[in-house]
Amino acid sequence: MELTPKQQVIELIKKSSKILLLSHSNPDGDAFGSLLALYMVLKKLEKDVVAVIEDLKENFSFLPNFSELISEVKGSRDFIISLDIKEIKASKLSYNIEGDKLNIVISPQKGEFKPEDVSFSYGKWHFDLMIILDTADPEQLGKIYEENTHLFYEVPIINIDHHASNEYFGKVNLIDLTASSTCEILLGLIEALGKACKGSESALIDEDVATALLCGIITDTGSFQNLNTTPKSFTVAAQLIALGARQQEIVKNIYKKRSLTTLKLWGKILSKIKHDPLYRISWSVISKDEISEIGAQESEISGVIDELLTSVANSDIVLLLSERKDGIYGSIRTIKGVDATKLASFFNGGGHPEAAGFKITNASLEEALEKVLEKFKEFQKERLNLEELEKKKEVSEKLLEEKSVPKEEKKVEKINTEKKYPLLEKVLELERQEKLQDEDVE
Ligand SMILES: [Mn+2]
Repeated sequence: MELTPKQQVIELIKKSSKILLLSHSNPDGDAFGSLLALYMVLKKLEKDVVAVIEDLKENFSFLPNFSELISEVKGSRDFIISLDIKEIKASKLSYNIEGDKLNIVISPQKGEFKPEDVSFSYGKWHFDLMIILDTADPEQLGKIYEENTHLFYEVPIINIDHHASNEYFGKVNLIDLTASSTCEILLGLIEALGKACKGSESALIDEDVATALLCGIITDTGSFQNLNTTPKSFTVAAQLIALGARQQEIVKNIYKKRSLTTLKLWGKILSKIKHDPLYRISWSVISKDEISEIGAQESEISGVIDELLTSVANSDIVLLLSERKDGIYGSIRTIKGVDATKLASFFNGGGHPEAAGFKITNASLEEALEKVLEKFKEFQKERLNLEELEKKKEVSEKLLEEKSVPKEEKKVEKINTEKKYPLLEKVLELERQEKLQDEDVE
């Protein structure tokens, strides 16, 4: 009988001893929560486990075992220096350290070794399993992937995620698109692992593991406010609280503790909100200079979109563009029925139906904003059938012209059509301005 992905994950974990856990760069509560929960569980199973994440964000440092996370895959492979001894045999091997240099000293039996007798290579990775959490595609691991690409070909990968854009890059893929978070998927897995290895579902879950898992669920559902919240999210959360998850500690650290720089940064972003009522899009931008002027970290940007920007009324799409070291980051939030992943895909991004993101490189903030708004407006034009509206506008325009209505009456017309034809209103406004200018010239 074929094993389910969950059973395959359990089998792979059982037979592995040195395990590397990874999650995406620019990590959120689900990344930290899933990483730490699984880290603690694997430790309980006496595995040699290393958990690596690129950005060790301070605001998650309240999570248990946070101090054991590292930000680089280090010392995971041997560097081998080989000497060809076919012709000349070595008689003695020693080493000494001279300042910053390690000298390996090889004495020949007779004759002389030449530089071309030496070659270099890498040993096998020390890991026998990698588990990648909450990550749709390995490139989202940032530097960890860029600097250790070989690792991803040589070591078997378990891919556990809930993003619709997941690329199924693992040897085993435990993907549940209906789950609110990776932490929600992990609870079932950890229970099964407990049953398989310790004979009881709750054997591996203590208050710390439950707290880490609940952190992922609370943050990914926006405290159970986002559309990805399902009855199962509540059931799992209730179960975790019953198991001792410290919900108040999570809420206090994540939602009730904001540094001054974060508040200033959010204030800046809020002060720059723009809204297009016709296309039903709201957006804001923040530049690299503005972030550094405030003295804030790039990571402090996350949160503002879910907590504040999405409250702008009459918006189907909310967009935040932030200029960072390695490009312009776009965050998208949408109302139900507007696919955020589709919008993100215009710029090779991805995510969830109502929360997605993308990155643009080689463009200024202004250029990026122009490009993105143009694409999003095009999308909304079709979706909201604005074409139709424009036709109506043309017809009304013609009628107005034919009637050659005096200025005063045009104003009345404007008021009457305001609600129905915002485009018409705009056109009339432009016309009026042009007229005024013409009059000035005359
Ligand atoms: Mn997640």
